[in-house]
Amino acid sequence: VATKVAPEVTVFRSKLPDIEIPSHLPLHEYCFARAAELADAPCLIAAATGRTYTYAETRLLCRKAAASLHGLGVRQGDRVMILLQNSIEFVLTFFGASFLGAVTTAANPFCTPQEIHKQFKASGARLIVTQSAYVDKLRHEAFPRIAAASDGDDDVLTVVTIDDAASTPEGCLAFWELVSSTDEATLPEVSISPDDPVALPFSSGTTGLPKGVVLTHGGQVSGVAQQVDGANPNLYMREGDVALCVLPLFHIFSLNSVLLCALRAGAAVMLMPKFEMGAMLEGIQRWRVTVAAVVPPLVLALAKNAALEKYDLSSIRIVLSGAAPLGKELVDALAERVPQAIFGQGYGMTEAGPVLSMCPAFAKEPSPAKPGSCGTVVRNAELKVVDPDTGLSLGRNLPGEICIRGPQIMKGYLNDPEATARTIDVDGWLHTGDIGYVDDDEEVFIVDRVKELIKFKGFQVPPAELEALLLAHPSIADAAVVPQKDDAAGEVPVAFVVRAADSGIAEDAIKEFISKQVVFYKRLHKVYFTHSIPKSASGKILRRELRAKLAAAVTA
Ligand code: 4UV
Repeated sequence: VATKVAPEVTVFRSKLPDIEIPSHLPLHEYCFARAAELADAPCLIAAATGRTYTYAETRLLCRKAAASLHGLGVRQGDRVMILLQNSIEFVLTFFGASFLGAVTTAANPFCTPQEIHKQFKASGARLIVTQSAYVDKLRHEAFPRIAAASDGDDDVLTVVTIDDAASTPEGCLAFWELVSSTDEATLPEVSISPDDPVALPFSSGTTGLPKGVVLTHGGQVSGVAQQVDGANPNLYMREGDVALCVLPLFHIFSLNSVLLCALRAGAAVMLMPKFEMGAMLEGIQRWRVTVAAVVPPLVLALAKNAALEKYDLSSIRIVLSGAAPLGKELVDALAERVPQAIFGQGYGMTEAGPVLSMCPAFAKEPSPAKPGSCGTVVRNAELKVVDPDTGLSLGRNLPGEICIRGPQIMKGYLNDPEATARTIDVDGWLHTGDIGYVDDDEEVFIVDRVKELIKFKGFQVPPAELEALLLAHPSIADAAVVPQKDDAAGEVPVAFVVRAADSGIAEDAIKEFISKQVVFYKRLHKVYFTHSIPKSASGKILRRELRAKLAAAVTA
């Protein structure tokens, strides 16, 4: 519903009425609010082992994890790093920290030691929960020495590994040994306020390097409530539902819209450590998955996979795609094979808490959504579209930068007031860097991006990070990284490079130089040599020009 709050501003709101949001509750209390009532209902399913944990067991284990972390010296406000694939232990650590008023920062375990260290250092974490396979990355010289903090030495890194105790690497502590030997009664009472941080994902936002995104208890409660609470939830889940959790929990989509939403709704979460087609289809069939959160490349992989016919996927009622644009052709291709399911998109951004808009066909009282639409703005929030050049508010059907305001958005970037002020303006509007419009039926369509960000299969690739690495190479005088369209990944990062005088450095050498330092999805797919990088008078790379150059080269 569009209203003009001032003559010159059009604000778009949900068609569904606002709801009561219990944002005074700490996130763990809010998510486990019905744990007693649902004590024996399945809460977590570990697809890898086949073990199911009830709501009562899960909540108890979270409290034991909290008491264990407390025993290791973790206190309110402290940061705990999670370096894990989707697993029971991820969930227990996340909520364990939440119970203590501590904050989790999760990273992709496939990241390089340098990448992990940057986040570790910026977050100020002192404890990492991981798997023995990744401990070698933490033995990199950049990290403090690994030892139990009780050694009396303050400058040490405590590492807890989730593998069985026998394979615990030297200096590390065994997760399950700690959890099973800790009495949850030792968990201290902590008083948590809605404004206290609970999660610290990293995102590059509209510009620059990855930054810690401060998400609070009140913000996350609001973000979940906007989706699953109220008489007519926008994303309708309930007891008996089983949510597929194959997207990584270190990304906000999976953490918020799969794990937190499912728990709040009383559904079960089927955790898959990684994407493996056979195991995923097996799991969907075995546990009768009803709600599948996916990204477009996963839809593509499913649509093209002949093995689909061999599995019973008739339990799926919702396929929620997000994190990157989903084309109509792709939906049609998969819908043919999962005909009973409703397909739709959510539009999210880490900083936005994360969901801005959600497919209305997922609601308890559904209304249809058009192909390509990202749904309608969530309840208890305001959305506007502004001209990126003038900042003036635009009406319906006019593309501009999407801005969102509401209780769910981030508090700000960690220790970075300038970046925060660039993203959230004085009136509280968060500027997304996405170009889109709202149509006559309140549906949001994303058509472009004005921010630097590149998305490879939904993963963030911040150009500034790759540019800094490129510029550190002695044979490179200048560089710019931009997205190039790609059928499988959506976008891939490619570089424009100005060689240093007298340098004859080749494309392969540059690609290899980068790939050694970054996680797989940030690798350069192509290097274009050029004589200069187009820049504005203030020295900003004119990315639009480079993107246009690429588009022209492709069509030529
Ligand atoms: O910060 P980020 O990596 O965050 C995300 C979050 C996506 C979510 C989260 C919860 C949901 O329920 C859900 O459905 C999706 O991706 O990247 C943010 C940027 O990704 C692009 C857009 O440029 C954002 O600013 N993006 C995210 N979703 C879509 C999208 C979409 N549906 N269509 C097009 N672009």
